[in-house]
Amino acid sequence: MAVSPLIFFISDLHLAPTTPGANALFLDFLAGHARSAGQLFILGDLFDAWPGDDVLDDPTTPLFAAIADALRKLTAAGTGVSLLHGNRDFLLGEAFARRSGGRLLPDPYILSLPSWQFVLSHGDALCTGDQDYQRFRALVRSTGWQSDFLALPLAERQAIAAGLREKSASAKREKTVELMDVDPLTTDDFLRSNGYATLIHGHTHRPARHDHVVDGIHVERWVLADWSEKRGECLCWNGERLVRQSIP
Ligand code: LP5
Ligand code: MN
Repeated sequence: MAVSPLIFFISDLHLAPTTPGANALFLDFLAGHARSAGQLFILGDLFDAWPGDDVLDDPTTPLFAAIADALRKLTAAGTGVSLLHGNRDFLLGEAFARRSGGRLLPDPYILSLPSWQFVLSHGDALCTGDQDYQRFRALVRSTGWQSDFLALPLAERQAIAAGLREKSASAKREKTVELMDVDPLTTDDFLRSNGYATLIHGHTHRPARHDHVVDGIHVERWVLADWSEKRGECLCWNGERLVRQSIP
């Protein structure tokens, strides 16, 4: 059977045991609409928090294994699945990739198609005005910190993650929307060093299409929408243009 030329991009679903609506929307999407695509790219924050791949074997949170298994069924049905890390699920690892059948991609990732060039990113690395976050990010993305953290018992990691979610929410109350958005100069540099490809990212939860002019070259930047309990969104490349599709 010929591979579908459709490519879907989603991000920021923030799935958790406490989000039954979004979980059901996503599982229905995987069993239905997603199967019309040749490839599905998940640009980070599929999960609200990922404390390590051993959460797949935790009988108290069967959701995580259920999502991995549903992704595996999608890949078995012929849709390739690729994932980038987000700031909530940067610990997604090889065990998750094996179980889900998805491939973990580096951020940024150049998606080079015969007809177009995209650069894919979660987007958090572009928010350089948020210096507190960038310091935090540098720490938790370091291999030393990650191996120490992953050596802790799962329950302890889950408790640390919950504490950090609270700290993050209170830190955000002190920050402006502009500070938490992508930095314009950083973004222009990023577009320049990625060959002026069309950028698709998530993270900011401010869905839009932006026009950048970098070195006299027009570059589009598409920001994906986050999912809620009632509604999701997928950006579809149909071979000619990007189109936003509401889920369901
Ligand atoms: O996520 P969100 O939308 O609330 O805000 C993000 C930035 N915050 C984060 C932190 C995550 O929310 C924490 C949850 C991660 C779960 C992962 C589980 C497994 C690993 C657990 C250990 C990491 O990403 C927020 C940005 C915002 O996006 C907009 O871009 O502003 O940044 C912050 O809130 C960071 C704070 O400003 C500074 C950090 C305070 C915590 C300091 C503790 C340091 C010690 C860490 C090691 C245990
Ligand atoms: Mn994010």
